[in-house]
Amino acid sequence: MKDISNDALAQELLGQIARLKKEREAVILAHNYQPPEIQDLADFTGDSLELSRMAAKTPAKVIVFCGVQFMGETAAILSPDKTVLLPVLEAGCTLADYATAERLREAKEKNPDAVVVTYVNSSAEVKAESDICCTSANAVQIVQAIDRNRPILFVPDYNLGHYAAKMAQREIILWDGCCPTHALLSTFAIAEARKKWPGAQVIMHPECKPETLELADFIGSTSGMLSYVKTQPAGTSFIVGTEVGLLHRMQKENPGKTFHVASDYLICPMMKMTTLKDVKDSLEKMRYAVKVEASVRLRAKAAVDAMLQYTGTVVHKSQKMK
Ligand code: CIZ
Repeated sequence: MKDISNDALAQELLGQIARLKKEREAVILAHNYQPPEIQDLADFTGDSLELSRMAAKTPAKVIVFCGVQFMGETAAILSPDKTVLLPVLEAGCTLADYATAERLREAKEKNPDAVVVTYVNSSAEVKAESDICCTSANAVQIVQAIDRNRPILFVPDYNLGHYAAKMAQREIILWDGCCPTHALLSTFAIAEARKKWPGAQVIMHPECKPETLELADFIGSTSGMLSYVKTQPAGTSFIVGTEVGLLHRMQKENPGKTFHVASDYLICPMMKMTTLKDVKDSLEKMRYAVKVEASVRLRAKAAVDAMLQYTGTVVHKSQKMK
């Protein structure tokens, strides 16, 4: 990991960020997959929904969301009276892009009785077309709660939908999207990692492919994995099957345990776009403001609220596939 404590430019930028944050009455959020130096400067680090919910409760006037577009939108949906800034305009999400509102409307026409369950990794417009949202932490619980007589259309992540269907023992109509970073994690990579670090527990995100998930000792969202590793004894080592950014927080919070990324390919280029200068510029120039049109916002919020009614707070409960 890069040490920035002796980097004069980085220290200057950190000073400017601290000053501007105060002036703007801002809160800085960093997703668990952001670069280490961005996670370290943030007021809160976490998954997309928990960050948006935390920010909504703070008195801050400005939310700087170090993450990708759909995360900024989620914050704007939950905090309409605050200005939400995304430091990097181009930071998108390939998984979210698999579903558009238009394609979803077409799918709904073909499946008129279906309950549309949409993963929070989706645009505000897609959420607005949905009946209920879910996160990777509560997808199984949400699917289980839906009337068994109604078909379910799960959007946009095939792998998470497949996992939820298997765990909840339900048939689900699956979308054809995936996270290209998680989808790269192969069974071969896991076999190699187990050879390299014998005795390590394999923990994985449910956005990984079904055959890869079969090899996991524990499956969970980023927050679920963070909670799980804390419960394991000192000295345990883990092979972590998710975006490499999560290992920074894992290592920080669990100094007596060892974490190995399951594959060198587990890097999301979009998540790695944010730099200290981007955060400074974002606060200085008040850019890039995330706008969600009011009618879209209200319908998207209804889908998020429907999820929160079922689950209250997001649960971090997940198991192995077997
Ligand atoms: O929704 C999120 O924050 C993502 C991308 C994954 C997770 O499991 O936290």
